[in-house]
Amino acid sequence: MKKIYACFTTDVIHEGHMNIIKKAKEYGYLIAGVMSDEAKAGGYRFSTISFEERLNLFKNIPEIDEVVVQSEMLYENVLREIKPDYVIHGDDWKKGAKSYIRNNVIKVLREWGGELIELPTTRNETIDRIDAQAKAKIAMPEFRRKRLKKLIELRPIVKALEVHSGLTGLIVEKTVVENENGTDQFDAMWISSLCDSTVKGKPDIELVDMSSRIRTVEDVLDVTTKPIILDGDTGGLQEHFVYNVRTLERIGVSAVIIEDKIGLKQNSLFGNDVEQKQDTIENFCNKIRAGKKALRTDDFMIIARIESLILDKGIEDALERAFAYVEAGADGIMIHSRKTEPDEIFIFCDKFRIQDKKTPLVVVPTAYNKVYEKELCQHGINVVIYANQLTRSAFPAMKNTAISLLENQRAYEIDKDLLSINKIITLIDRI
Ligand code: SPV
Ligand code: MG
Repeated sequence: MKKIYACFTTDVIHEGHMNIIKKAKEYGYLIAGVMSDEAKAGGYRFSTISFEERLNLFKNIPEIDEVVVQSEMLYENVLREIKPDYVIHGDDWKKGAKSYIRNNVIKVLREWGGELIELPTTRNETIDRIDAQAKAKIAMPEFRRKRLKKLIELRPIVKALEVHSGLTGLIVEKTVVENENGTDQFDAMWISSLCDSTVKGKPDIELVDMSSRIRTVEDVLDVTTKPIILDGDTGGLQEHFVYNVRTLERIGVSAVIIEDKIGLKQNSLFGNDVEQKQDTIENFCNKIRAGKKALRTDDFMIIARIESLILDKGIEDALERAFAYVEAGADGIMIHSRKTEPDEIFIFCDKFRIQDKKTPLVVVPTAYNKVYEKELCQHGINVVIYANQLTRSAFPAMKNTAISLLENQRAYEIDKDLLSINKIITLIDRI
């Protein structure tokens, strides 16, 4: 009897999946793999049901003889164990980042003469509707909000990139690359105070108020599904902070990060070149406590950002604050540094982890940008935020275009560097 393997990542079984299952069964003994949440997180749609529920979907289908867990995005380990005669898959993975996974399947099957069979993907109105509903569901506040906490459990490191508009949100939403594990993508979006201010031509001094910041959040929420981490500056007055966290929680933001500074806030990367004052531990703990008390779910995270290294107060001061903030209820600690090497960040994290194995640690490697994500993982860091790179890449490109138009007195010369008219008018998906 021939052995057939097919792997599934879906939350809902529709006619298209059933067509594949029925066809696969015709070849012999059918083994269905269900991809684990950890493996899926690097490139597939986020699940809104538990892994056990997904397993059960397949256990109840009579055509399926056996259900196994596929715990990696690449099929190679599970295939070498099962050694199927055929792998069955829809033909929709020939193009795009998933083609890497497909090529890997073909290569591994060759080891024992196995074969990949690709079936035409079924598309009809019902399937399109089911698909659209699944996509809409993960954008809803109740699903989106808790996704960050879940990703911190699932991912070796959660990668967030700065966004400041619907368009930059779409870049984070849709960019996928191939790598040695299959594919990779960003997990979350960071709405930076620096960039949200800069695109408005304003300084990063809490001048752009929370109503305006929330307008940016809404623009991003409107067109994306991934979780949002909002840069909440100092959190403002405690009396205002409690209202703001409720609003953010309600609209589906996953986390706010507030920094332990008071008075006129300046951007941290200025360091001591400008006057910046750190809050007392007691005051800042009160703000965290008040914020936590105002929340209505367990999903939303208030992350405390420590500015001791920015202000040259030393690692011991940073650690004392970190433990106090966690004690006050902080759901995570962001430790910031403006050094060009990550040494002080690593010392802080190693010392923090001796006493606290669980509380998520967040870093922003803008100044120490040579560090690899793998090294951050080795020091117990859970979230990396690339805090300003999209804004910084857009500015030189736009300036260059303005100069070219002036110098050449026409638009021809710069056109080769620009998104084509055809692409810009079709860039945005229509409902
Ligand atoms: C931001 O992106 O606004 C931040 C990070 O707060 S930093 O600019 O490094 O202070
Ligand atoms: Mg900021």
